[in-house]
Amino acid sequence: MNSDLSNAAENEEKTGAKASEDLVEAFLRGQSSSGDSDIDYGVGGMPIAGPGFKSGFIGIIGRPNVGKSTLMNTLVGQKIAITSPTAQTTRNRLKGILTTDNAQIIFVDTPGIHKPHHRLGEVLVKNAQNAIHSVDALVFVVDGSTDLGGGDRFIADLLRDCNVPVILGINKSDCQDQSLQVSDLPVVNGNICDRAYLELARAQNWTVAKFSALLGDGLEDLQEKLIAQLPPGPYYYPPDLVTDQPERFIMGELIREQILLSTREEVPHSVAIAIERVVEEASITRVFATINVERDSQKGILIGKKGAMLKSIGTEARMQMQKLIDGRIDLQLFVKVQPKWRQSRTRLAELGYRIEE
Ligand SMILES: Nc1nc2c(ncn2[C@@H]2O[C@H](COP(=O)(O)OP(=O)(O)OP(=O)(O)O)[C@@H](O)[C@H]2O)c(=O)[nH]1
Ligand SMILES: [Mg+2]
Repeated sequence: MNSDLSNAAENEEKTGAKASEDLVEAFLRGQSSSGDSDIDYGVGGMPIAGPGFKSGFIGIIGRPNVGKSTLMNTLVGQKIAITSPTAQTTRNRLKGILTTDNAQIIFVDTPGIHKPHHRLGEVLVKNAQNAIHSVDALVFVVDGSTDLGGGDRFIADLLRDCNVPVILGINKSDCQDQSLQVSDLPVVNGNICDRAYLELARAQNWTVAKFSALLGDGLEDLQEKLIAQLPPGPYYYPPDLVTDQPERFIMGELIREQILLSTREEVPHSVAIAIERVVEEASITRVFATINVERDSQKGILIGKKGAMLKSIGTEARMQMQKLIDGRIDLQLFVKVQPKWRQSRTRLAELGYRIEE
């Protein structure tokens, strides 16, 4: 299987995909980010960075559901992190890599910072907080279509003494309340901004960018502001790589994404996916995956009447996986009850969640 994920998405099967995805793809087709034509390669095949080349790590943090993963996907030009309207979609710290002619930015997407209600939540929030101290700069993403809230202020407080440059990224500019257009509110990058966000940024001396992660509007400006924060540095990854994650992990996430999109309330948060086996044959790749849930009732919901729910989750996930590997997939899904896996440290580790203290 092709482990280089950079050229996987071309051969799209028509799935009746959402209009928003089409818009993002239209944007991505117009963007040429990886200009590797004049690159010198050193020993071991890694390019040698020329004078003035900048590189480094940028953490993407914020409340759940503000669009952090959407932002990373659009910036790197491929879906490597799953996204959904359900809060707490991202569970792992994920890296996305953007290489341009003069810089390499490694984005670190993090789980939304929220008040945890179980052990899994604690692990996620801790991992996100730890990311703050291990990067060269941070994008603190807020949802510009809603007012500044207590959750944003909590994160702002965490950032107060972090000694890392912060860019306040005001997202969802496409959802701007039209009534604001006639008001006297301040403008950033052609967009009107809620005064409370700007005051927060001014008080902490943060740079501000406003954009739509979904449509790509305003992201060139954000990219320039990010590169300005990076130190001179080497290539950390080959220029055509867009993530450090193995395909198996992303396959599991694509299944979880379909569950998030198809089920409600407790079910989406109670699942963990294990990719058991991947068998590559000449014309097809067979993937065997287990969906772990916590209760029999959740298993029933996931399987659905005569297996209809599981079938539809499998079909949609398979389509997405085919885009990822640019080839045919046969996906076999099994559902298993693992009581209280979210509370158990051992189970969390077994299911692949990194536990940081
Ligand atoms: N209209 C609009 N919707 C957006 C934009 N960016 C993200 N969204 C939507 O917001 C929802 C949440 O996006 P995600 O990228 O999953 O948010 P997140 O911050 O990574 O969420 P967690 O992983 O749960 O912390 C999804 O339904 C996205 O499609 C945007 O610029 N405009
Ligand atoms: Mg996310």
